Amino acid sequence: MQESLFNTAALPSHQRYRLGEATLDYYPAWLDSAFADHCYQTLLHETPWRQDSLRFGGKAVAVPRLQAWYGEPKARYGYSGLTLTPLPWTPFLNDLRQRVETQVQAPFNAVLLNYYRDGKDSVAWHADDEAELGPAPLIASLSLGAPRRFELRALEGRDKYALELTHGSLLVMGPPLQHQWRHRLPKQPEIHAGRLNLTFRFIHGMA
Ligand SMILES: O=C(O)CCC(=O)C(=O)O
Ligand SMILES: [Mn+2]
Repeated sequence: MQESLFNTAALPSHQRYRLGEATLDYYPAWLDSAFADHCYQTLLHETPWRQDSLRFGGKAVAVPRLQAWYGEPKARYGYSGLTLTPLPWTPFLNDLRQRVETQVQAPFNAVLLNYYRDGKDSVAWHADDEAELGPAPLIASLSLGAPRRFELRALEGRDKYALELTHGSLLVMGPPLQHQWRHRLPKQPEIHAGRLNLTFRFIHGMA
């Protein structure tokens, strides 16, 4: 019997999901694992991570993750009462941005970095639908480090999906996903390793 030269057990290079009118494109091994390791280590160590707090009824509550915001000087971004002023692109982040732009065939002028220190860190249900993202946000999300569960739920009806975002994967959320669905990264207390996530965005109306 002739052995196949190809590893048929390899991950598919691309999966496309239709969520109502929106398209979700998932590239499980978008970066090879050695380069993804290098990205994780570099970004973990070179990023000036901030611990932000949100105010709930006069009480400051620490966001359950660390963050950093990079982009063009005017790409200011606000959510839940926080305004983030961008740090200038580093050569490393700019290179990643160019790779993402080539893959997605769309421009990005800012990136939000999230550092989930372990499975107790999370992001609650939300949509990336702030006015500065324009009427049809396109968001490209690069994951590095520990695989984590990513959940989506429809605003109307009961549809719910979950996806495991692996090390080096790219998830592209096309419009109108942000206006018809919510997403979150739930806590997974059994996970003791860290994860980084980079969401590349295009901020409109920069005066
Ligand atoms: O960490 C993730 O995969 C999602 C992050 C996210 O939804 C956000 O930063 O808006
Ligand atoms: Mn989001």
